[in-house]
Amino acid sequence: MRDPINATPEPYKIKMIEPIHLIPADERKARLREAGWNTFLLRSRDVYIDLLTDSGTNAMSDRQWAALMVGDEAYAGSASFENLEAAIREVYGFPHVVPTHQGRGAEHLLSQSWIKPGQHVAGNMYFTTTRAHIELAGGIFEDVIVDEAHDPSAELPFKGNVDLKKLEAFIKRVGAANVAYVAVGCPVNMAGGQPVSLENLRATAELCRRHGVRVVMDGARAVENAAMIRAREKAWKGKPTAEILKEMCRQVDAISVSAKKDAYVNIGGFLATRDAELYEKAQNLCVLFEGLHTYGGLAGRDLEALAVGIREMVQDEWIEHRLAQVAYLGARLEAEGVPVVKPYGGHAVFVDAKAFLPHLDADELPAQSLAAWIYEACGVRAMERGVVSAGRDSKGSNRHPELELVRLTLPRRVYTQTHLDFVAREIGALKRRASNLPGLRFVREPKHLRFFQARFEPLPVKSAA
Ligand code: PLI
Repeated sequence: MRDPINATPEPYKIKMIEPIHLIPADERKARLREAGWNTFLLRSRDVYIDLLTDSGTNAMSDRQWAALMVGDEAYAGSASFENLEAAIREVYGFPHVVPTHQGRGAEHLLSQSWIKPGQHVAGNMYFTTTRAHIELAGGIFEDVIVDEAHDPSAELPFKGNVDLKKLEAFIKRVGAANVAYVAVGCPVNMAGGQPVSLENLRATAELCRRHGVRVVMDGARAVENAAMIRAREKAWKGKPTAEILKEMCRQVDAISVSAKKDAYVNIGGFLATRDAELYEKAQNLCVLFEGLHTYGGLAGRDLEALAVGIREMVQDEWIEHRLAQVAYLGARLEAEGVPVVKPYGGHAVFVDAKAFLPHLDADELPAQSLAAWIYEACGVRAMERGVVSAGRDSKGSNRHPELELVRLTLPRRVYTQTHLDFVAREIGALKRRASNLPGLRFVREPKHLRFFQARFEPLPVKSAA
């Protein structure tokens, strides 16, 4: 096996650059205060290395840029939609495609089409926008992921798997007729990008079919999941990623995709299915919320770039480098003594904020605080994935997930090894003075998806015991 600390050279060279600057320490402090200690509210120009997300922040290839020029901007029946539809049929294998402006557009069409108020949806850990749309449609979410997913240090190859016993017990408890569908995230973003094995996906689908329950895949990063199957699942070792992705898709009735991840584009999404009834409903809702069903809120040029990106994303050389880059950052951070979620996922390294700031209680928002202090220390922007992201339950109480994480997310084809070395070194230095870092408290809390727009203020400094 390749030593992860030995970086794999990038399978590309740089043709265009975008300058970035590290602003001085006193300015970072001031900008953080203006942003209410929320990294989502920082201006990008004040950020040095932006690891907030890999969503829409990727570098397109020269072929994708060239494709923009041939976008067909017709309102109806765009040739660019035909190209996208052909790419999705070829790579994912679904016959019916509804384009959307991004992933949550697809989640909206899916939830409104399939959920009757009061019905349940089970999934392998929640995702923020997914659960919000399930609840908006009147659905009730149930987590059926394996227990180990909640343990940052459990080193299992498929920590994203569905717990089949939990799923079966859930279906029996609420009754199959009250289950709108089962949504399997492949991989599981909130658990640290942990993958689902093909064996588990197949068994989940079989169980659902036995009970007459539909299955959907959240395929935002399905290619990363496929590549982790290729690396970790015995029966699929070394098989082409493209073949594994197709096999994953064969298991489910539909897929909702934020194309802003795997497919290297800056905007876009889609819902694809083999269910003619869902297709009909979603196409019709599309004209209400997204745009005509042949553009779904996107420009013709976006559809073209996405069609090219979908064919690029399954090439083994690209996706292998992606996983190797994440593993490189993970290994560098560990060498600096930074506690991270194991095994590494496909899109990010997740820092265990509880272990980094053991002197803070959950209500002192360790992950939100750590993301703020990382920015202040070195201009690197990360994202909280803990109590703030989890929001409140239907009774209004804060949810307290086991995982309290800071995500260092790698945009695709954007940063070099030297950038990653800087990130690891600086966060390592911060770890060595972590006992002086204070927590935060809310001063403004929006109703929906509060992590995006909330504002905070620091609590008094409290020393570690
Ligand atoms: O941001 P959207 O609307 O294109 O996609 C929503 C979405 C759905 N599923 C999953 C697993 C996601 O990760 C996701 C968006 N993720 C973001 C924005 C992220 O930073 O992880």
